[in-house]
Amino acid sequence: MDAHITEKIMQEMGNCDTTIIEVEGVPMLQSISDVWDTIYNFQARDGDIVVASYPKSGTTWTQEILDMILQDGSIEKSMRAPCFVRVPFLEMAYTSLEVANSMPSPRLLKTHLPVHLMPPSFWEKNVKIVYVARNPKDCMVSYYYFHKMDNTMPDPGTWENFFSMFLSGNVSWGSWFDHVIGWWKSQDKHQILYVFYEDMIEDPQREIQRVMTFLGKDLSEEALQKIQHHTSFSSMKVNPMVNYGVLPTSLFDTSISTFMRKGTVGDWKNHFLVSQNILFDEEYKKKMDGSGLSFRTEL
Ligand code: PPS
Repeated sequence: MDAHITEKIMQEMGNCDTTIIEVEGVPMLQSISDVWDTIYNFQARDGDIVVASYPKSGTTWTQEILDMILQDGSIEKSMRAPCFVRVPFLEMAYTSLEVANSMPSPRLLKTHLPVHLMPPSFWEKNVKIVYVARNPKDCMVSYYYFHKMDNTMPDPGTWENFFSMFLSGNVSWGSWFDHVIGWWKSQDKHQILYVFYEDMIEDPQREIQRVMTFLGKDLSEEALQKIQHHTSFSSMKVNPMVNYGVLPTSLFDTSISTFMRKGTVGDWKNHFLVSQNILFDEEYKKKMDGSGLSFRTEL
């Protein structure tokens, strides 16, 4: 069954139209725009749990932590299927929606949608959402490599070109600034746990505990240790159930970059020119001032 679903999702990804088109003013892949009504009318259920993020912010890592917590720390259960089958991606393949609809509760779901485009049923059901955010400089670098290796994304052009596109918000799922601020401001209205990638790198045990408490679970010290080990970068890099190694190179070209690429804070320093860094910092200040949100670009 899972093999069949994996196959179907891969086929759909293979047919993905990489044109960027606006959905409610936010740039999205044409393939998402094509099924937008179905996505927006998705019916959440009581007990659903969502991992939300801007792309390349540590979504897969957070998903794996949540899935393991919900499976009481069982490594065996966390290996039951590839992450994109266990945790349907709301707005990616149409098959993911079918999988989500036929899944027993409690369901774990993934989305990159900005908060204002979330299907309203999630608010009606008051679902718990873990939002993971990552500093924009590392996010941008990771997104650039992802565009290069993922054939369902448009060609990013040169680094210089992608830098401008990211800064102006002209990339799939739109502006990083709008995304992180929108979700940040929604915390007082909904059940949202805001998690930072840099905090997870700094102290994974502490952050796993925070997530566990938010989910209302109380696992043993031994189970928490297992989760921490199994979701470390070195473990996830070699785990085919999370490293997207099950996808053919025609979809994810791992000769260009692997999905689990570096997993660090500060790789942006190897890519940003001094002039780009100045420009970025100016824009960051303009957009983030007064938001109450701040990011660490090094530890
Ligand atoms: S996606 O495609 O948007 O769902 O990608 P996402 O999972 O959000 O982000 C991928 C980046 O997260 C890094 N990653 C990790 N870092 C540290 N520890 C763990 N366990 C981990 N798992 C994934 C992954 O390497 C990507 O970042 P970069 O900087 O490209 O390495």
